[in-house]
Amino acid sequence: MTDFQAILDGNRLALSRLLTQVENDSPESRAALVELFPHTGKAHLIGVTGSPGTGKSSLVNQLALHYRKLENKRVAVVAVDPSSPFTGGAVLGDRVRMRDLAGDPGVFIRSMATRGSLGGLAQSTANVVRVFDAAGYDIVIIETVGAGQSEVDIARLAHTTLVVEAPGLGDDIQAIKAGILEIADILVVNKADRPGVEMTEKALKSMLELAHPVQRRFKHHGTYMDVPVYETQPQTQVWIPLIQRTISTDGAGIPELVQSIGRHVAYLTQSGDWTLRERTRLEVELDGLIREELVARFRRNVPVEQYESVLEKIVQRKMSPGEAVKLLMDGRFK
Ligand SMILES: Nc1nc2c(ncn2[C@@H]2O[C@H](COP(=O)(O)OP(=O)(O)O)[C@@H](O)[C@H]2O)c(=O)[nH]1
Ligand SMILES: [Mg+2]
Repeated sequence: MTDFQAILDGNRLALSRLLTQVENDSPESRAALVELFPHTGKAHLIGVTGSPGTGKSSLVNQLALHYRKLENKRVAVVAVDPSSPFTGGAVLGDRVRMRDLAGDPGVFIRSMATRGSLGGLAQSTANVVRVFDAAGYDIVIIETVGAGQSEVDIARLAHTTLVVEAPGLGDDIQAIKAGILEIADILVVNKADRPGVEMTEKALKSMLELAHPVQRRFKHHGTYMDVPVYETQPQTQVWIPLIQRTISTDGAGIPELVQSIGRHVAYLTQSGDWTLRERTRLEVELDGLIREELVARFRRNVPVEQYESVLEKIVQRKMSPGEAVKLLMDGRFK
């Protein structure tokens, strides 16, 4: 039995133990999450995503430092990046900066084990974030590598998403095309000390002008879709993604970035988007869990041999998957 009261009281050892259980999806962690849930929904979740090497982990370090030292906020970091310095592969510079945070009780850094399916990873990341939220962390920063749909799903957890770019990474514009631009609330051009920063910024600006501003997922007649902002908010203000330069190795641009993040929070609150995102996120999670549970229940009630023989018929093209589902659901298959 997990002592969830210890979590609420800020006991780090209890927190650390629970995070491991949550990652393993243990029965104890499920019980603890039930108890902790009413205490969640307070933290500001900031997603940081982008290609490997753009400086996400360095940026996260700087943000954590800033929030700690200048705003006295409690900060948790969840790194979902196999190559993250947080997992130990740090270059010296990163380690030095990490030392500023080490031993500070107001900071907790957790690297997600990336074993298992990515769908499972999204769910366990959501649960880890929830534990930090319940434990009273004001800000939870989630670092992901902006590569595939699953990373985008993880990024969607956040209230504010930073997409990090850096000059001279050849295929970074490709990464933007792959759909990452539409989840960006703030575009960070990191490594602003490097040549080519103007070009990267210019490319981002023209892409922003081309792109229709897109609202997060909406439910429409039972299916999820992205709805352009102008269709849903005819008269209210629209958030145009900001572009912000940073140098994460020395902290330049971090105060300005923090200010922009603050502006985004103000926008979310005033527009009602904060509540809407929260609701949509929970609905997506609920639907996913229902789907999982229904499939599991169904499989328990269908004898393995019957399921296998249906599958075999489909493989042999004697029956379509759609037809098979109808027969199986009606219990008409013999
Ligand atoms: N020149 C320069 N190097 C940076 C900057 N930010 C990060 N780096 C370096 O870029 C490398 C990758 O950084 P890291 O934070 O691990 O990137 P990640 O893979 O996106 O998490 C490290 O060697 C950092 O020290 C920056 O603003 N300027
Ligand atoms: Mg990293």
